[in-house]
Amino acid sequence: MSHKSPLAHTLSPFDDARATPRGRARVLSGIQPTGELHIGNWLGAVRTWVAQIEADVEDTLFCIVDAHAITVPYEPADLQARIEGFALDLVACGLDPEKTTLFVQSDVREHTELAWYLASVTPYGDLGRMTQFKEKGEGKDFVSTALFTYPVLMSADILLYKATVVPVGDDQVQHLELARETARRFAHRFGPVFPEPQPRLSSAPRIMGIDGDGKMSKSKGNAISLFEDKDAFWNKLRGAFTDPQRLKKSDPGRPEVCNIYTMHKALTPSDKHAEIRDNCTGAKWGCVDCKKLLFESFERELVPLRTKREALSAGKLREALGDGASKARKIAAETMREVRDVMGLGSRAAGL
Ligand code: AQP
Repeated sequence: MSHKSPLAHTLSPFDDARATPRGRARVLSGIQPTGELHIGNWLGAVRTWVAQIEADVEDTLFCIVDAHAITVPYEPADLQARIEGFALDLVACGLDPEKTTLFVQSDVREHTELAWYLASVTPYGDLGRMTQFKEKGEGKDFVSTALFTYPVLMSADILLYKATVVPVGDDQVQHLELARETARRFAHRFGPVFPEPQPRLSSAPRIMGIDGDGKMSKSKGNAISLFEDKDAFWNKLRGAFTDPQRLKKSDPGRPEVCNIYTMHKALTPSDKHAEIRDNCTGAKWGCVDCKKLLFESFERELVPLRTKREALSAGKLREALGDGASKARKIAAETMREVRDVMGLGSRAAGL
């Protein structure tokens, strides 16, 4: 039995291994503490992060991007609870703070400082074209300026650490392309400070929502939470959208358009894939049979994560986040000295 690696590919090869003192490429990614961590986040991004940490050939930094979460309406007390909940989730998934730098974005103030400076080289028109801005802003009474400038902050998150690799789901590839252009524009105007970051996609870069209407999203109510209890998880999976043309069990299914098969490919041992396809296209299994097998695959992976999450101590985790932030701050402070210098900012006398 062979399990497929959660890593699929880096969209284009990166050759900038100069970014870290030890000559290792630097990997950075983040997650918004909005809603609850779902199986799309996990299959599309978090499992890839864990594989990278375990491979230990690159320097890795992962952050809970709370400043991104305030781009849509929110409650401060909820946000605090979610930051802690996400930190527990991520550590339970395998982001071991002993092996990686795990921190909360707003604990490193340089993210928002750099975002303002990068805004000066980011064309207004590019931001208006961002799909996420259009989707999240559409039909809303209040659309914040922060939602519009969200991709500039994301560029700052990445460039601040001179990251060369950014593992993301495919919904974030457009933002990453903007970060690459921002690095180029900045270089053109002020000199080559930032390497161009490359996206790294997982083997499941787009998991669809259980309603079949677009990608699974924390904010759309179409997700299955990773740490949902077993019965609730199964009930949601059982009702999940499959091939729209398969109305009865006797209709042959099309695995290539089915979200359940996409998840099987990412999670179920590869020696079962041919059998799943055969039973689906030959109408031998109903969708519920196929979902039962997928549920077993999820349970195999998630039971140990649930157990680990219950055993984690919130106090220790807060300490680890503090350590992570101070490691991140050191890198950030160095980059900002360089940035202020080439941009002609600051009084020098302040010694920052
Ligand atoms: N459906 C998905 N399939 C695969 N990957 C996904 N990701 C998100 N949804 C899917 C990837 O998960 C990482 C963290 O995402 P995020 O929290 O930073 O923001 P997001 O992409 O906006 O995620 P959501 O769930 O849709 O959150 P809301 O609803 O709050 O906006 C990213 O690498 C993302 O690509």
